[in-house]
Amino acid sequence: MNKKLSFTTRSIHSGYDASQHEGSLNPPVYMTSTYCFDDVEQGAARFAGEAQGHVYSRISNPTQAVLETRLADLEDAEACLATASGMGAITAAIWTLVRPGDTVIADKTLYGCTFSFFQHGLTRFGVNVEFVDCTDIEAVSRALSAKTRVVYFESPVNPTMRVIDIAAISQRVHDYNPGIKVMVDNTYCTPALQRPINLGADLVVHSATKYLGGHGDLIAGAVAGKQDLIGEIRLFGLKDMTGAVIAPLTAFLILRGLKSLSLRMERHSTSALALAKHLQGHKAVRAVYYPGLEDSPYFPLASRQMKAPGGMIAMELEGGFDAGVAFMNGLQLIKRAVSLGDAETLCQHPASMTHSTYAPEERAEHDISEGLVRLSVGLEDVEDVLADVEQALAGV
Ligand code: 7XF
Repeated sequence: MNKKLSFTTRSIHSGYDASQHEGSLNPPVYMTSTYCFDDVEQGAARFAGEAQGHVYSRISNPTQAVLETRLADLEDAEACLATASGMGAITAAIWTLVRPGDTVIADKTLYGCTFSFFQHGLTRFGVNVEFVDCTDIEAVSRALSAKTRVVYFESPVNPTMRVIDIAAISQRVHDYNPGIKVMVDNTYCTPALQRPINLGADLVVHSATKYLGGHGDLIAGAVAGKQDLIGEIRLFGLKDMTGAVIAPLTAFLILRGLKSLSLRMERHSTSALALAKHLQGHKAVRAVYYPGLEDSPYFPLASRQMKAPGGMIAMELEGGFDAGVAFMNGLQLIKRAVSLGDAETLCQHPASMTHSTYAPEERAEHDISEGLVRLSVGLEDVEDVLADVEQALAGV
């Protein structure tokens, strides 16, 4: 077939040829740590990078390779590296890119452990990190300097749901210096809803723990981009700096999850939109942050940049922190749990959970309010989710 297959079809088929694997419909799980060389010369050539082939599973594994080919294809990237966690992907990539004296410009709000890695990890090793409001292109421009090596952000942002203009930032940064790497955390959207490489970004990172896996049963990550850079991240950031290698069974489970990615993201999005609209009209709710709401300041950008608004909602209740706690404790069907992107609707409190790596004054500075409640809308019938939210709000 010459025609390029659709995204959904590729999420099921890409990167795997059953005829190479005894006709097995699904990729085999290669449970091996090492690979046998025909002779010393072959082993030496593989180590020297002069011959193709696996060497050791801290570097690559055939099941992982299927996943990497598929994810690269879905992100419209040349190559991909799958890792043991989202943090494994982020750290492997950043350690490969930065040197002492370099500056990383990051959005002012990030997932808590990414913030901690930047604020408390990189800075220990002489890398400067500047937190900037990346919804303000001029502010990003002002922060750029000869020392800037990476510009890093999430969109939508965890947990506040700000939406950042990937194309505009990529253009501005690359006009200034094409060598600066624009790195986008695409965890909230997945390539089913947003493809940052097509918008000009250099690297896409994921917590595959979330929607890519989709079933709350694994921890994994991925980074995608140009072949040469992904090769460097594999052979330095992964092999020597972090060792955050994905397990073959985990790679298999993500491949299984990807088969339903499009369907799941559509359903997460339609259910989240229905819930966001419902919450917006509720007297106990002070604010709803969801880019699919027409009066969201991010609605126009989100409509251009994202295929659908996704499954994540943040909200503030009338009565702030205490009301949020009462709401969460009143939930019966919805699970009180961190993480996101699962079949189950999950609810968590960023200030005390995912973003507790920020000091209270840092949370204030970075716009994470103490009363914010985050919902990851699952795949249940939305009427059941709405009913649980309704009864929990009634009890506040
Ligand atoms: O290392 P992980 O697979 O947990 O991924 C880290 C990560 C990276 N980027 C984003 C946007 C994330 O949300 C995450 C993990 N976040 C979870 C959450 O927000 O619930 C972690 C639970 S503490």
